[in-house]
Amino acid sequence: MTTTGDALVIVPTYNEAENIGRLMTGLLAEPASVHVLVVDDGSQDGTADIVRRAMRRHPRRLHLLEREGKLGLGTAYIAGFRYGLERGYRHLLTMDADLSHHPGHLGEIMHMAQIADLVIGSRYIAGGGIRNWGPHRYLLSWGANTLARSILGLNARDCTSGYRCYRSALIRQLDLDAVTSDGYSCLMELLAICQRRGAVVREIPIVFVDRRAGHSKISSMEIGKGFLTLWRLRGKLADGSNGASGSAINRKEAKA
Ligand SMILES: Nc1nc2c(ncn2[C@@H]2O[C@H](COP(=O)(O)OP(=O)(O)OP(=O)(O)O)[C@@H](O)[C@H]2O)c(=O)[nH]1
Ligand SMILES: [Mg+2]
Repeated sequence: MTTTGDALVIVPTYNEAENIGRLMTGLLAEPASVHVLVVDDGSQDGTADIVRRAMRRHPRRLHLLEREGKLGLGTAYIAGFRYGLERGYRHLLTMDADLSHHPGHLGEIMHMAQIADLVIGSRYIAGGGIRNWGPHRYLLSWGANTLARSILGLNARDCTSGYRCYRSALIRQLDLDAVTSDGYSCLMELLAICQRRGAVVREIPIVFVDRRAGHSKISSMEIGKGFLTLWRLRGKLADGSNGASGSAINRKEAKA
């Protein structure tokens, strides 16, 4: 199945009824070739109903993938990637539903995607920033990034940003079945395997605004799991699974 859409923005949701409407409005203001896929994990607050209603007005641009229960951010991304690859989108983007990632950065990210395989909306380069975080949240993000860079050898300044644009040709080369992080650490795993594939990774500054509505889904359990995952990933990547050998990305196909 193919589509005329150039870019699919994958938005994982779990109980984001207070945010998803505004986010969809922002994304629909982007060029018509930008489509949106909400991957909802059985939200009990009516998130999927809001998306379904909006889809009646924008059947070509809005898509919904509903899953039975809360299966994790990582598996939501992977499900979104598979959906986008099957439909022939050239770029697969990811962003949070809680308005922390402003759709206004999309243009610049897409522009940079013309010369990069992976573009990260980055809080930690000049021009980027964070609004309304407390010290605990800064510390957590700083710790995760510092460890990801030193343990996994990642080069990006912002390794945990979920605002990204992947070239589909890059994602197609990855063994998605071998991506084992189901939660937030999936962001680090995906970045690690893309980097090892030889992907050209660029960062664009974004200002991240802490959510004003709804609740964070990062639990202490999730944080602990994330840090343990770093060590597991180090071993796994050293084994050479999922592209450790490196390989050129077919950029001709990507530009077709
Ligand atoms: N489909 C799906 N989406 C999820 C799951 N967990 C979180 N999300 C979504 O992933 C995005 C990021 O989650 P947040 O809780 O905002 O996490 P965060 O932005 O890293 O952290 P905060 O600063 O606390 O908001 C949001 O759109 C969530 O609704 C999940 O298990 N399944
Ligand atoms: Mg958030």
